[in-house]
Amino acid sequence: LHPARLALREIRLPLKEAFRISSGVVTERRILLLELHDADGIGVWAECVAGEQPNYSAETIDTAWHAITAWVAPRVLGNPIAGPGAVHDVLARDFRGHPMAKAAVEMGCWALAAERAGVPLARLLGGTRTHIATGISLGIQATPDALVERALAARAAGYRKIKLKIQPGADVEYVRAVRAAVGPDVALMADANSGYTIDDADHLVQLDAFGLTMIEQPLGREDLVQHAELQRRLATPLCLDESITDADRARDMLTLGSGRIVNIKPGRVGGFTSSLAIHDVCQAADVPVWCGGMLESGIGRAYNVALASLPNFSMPGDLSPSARYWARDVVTPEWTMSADGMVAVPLDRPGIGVQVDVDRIDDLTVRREVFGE
Ligand code: OSB
Ligand code: MG
Repeated sequence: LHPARLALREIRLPLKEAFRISSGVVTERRILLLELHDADGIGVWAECVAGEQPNYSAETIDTAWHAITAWVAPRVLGNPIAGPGAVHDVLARDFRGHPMAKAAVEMGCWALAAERAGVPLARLLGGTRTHIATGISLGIQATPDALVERALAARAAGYRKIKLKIQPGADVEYVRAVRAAVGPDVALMADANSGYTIDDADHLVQLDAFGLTMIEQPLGREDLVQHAELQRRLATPLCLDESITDADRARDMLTLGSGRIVNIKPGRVGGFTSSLAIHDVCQAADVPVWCGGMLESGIGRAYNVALASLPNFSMPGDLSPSARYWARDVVTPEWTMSADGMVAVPLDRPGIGVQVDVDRIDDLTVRREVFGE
């Protein structure tokens, strides 16, 4: 693998509906896209999932832009690399943090390798599924009724799992209302994005009444010990998102009993090599994983779909179709979901499997910078 040239772009893409989690709200995405070319001129598109504000994690689109230009690109461009699996180590040496910045380039290298080999990215990663069950993540609403309305629409659309964002003051009554409306058979879960502390344990135990598939990341963004304490008091499985930053943290989760399910977002963990390691650690322990989302454009979504085709991604991923987020996506075909809530893994062409609409991206671009030859 010989990555030679990298172009960064920022595009602005308004969401159809504002998305609120316990730590912040997004109405328009500022999305960092990458074009990565190798020395033979073969090119791929990739996406960095960092948001505008440092509320989910410390990274933002602006820190990622800086990290890629100052530290990632110089390590990856212009040097032959044994293969995409070696990029993670190149970026780990004497270079701490910035997982989303690293992941964007590392995942682009995997796509480049897939293009070169003439195989779909999903298959290069070791994926076996042809279709992936899809869930939806519903943002915090002003009232329980507003959330019920969206949950009923999600059930009608065929989603296999409905995730409700919660925060103190918008939790038990919201979940109760949705469970009553959708009935006992819908897979429901809640995601708190670190909105609570262990002092809220008695309050959170009330959620056991609603038959949730899991509760995602209720406590501290870096915590494993207090989640273990909470898990001992809850019947509902905990799922960790923010706290699992690499395979070692997944092993620690298993050792401590901090959770029973892992949400893998390749951007959060530094890319595909790390995602595969977490997948394998969990699989060996019979712990299911699923693929989370970061309100990606259709480009980032292609990478998530490829990853979610691996065998231990046995729970529905946050892989909503393009039309759920955008008036128009930046890929063709746009991402869609069947009436029974499945997204098809594109296996009919090499690489990420969707065509990138460069004219549309040109129209949306607000800054661009090029590195390498
Ligand atoms: O915690 O999963 C999360 C979006 C932004 C930040 C954090 C999260 C999310 C989502 C979005 O839940 C899921 C999606 O892309 O549809
Ligand atoms: Mg989450």
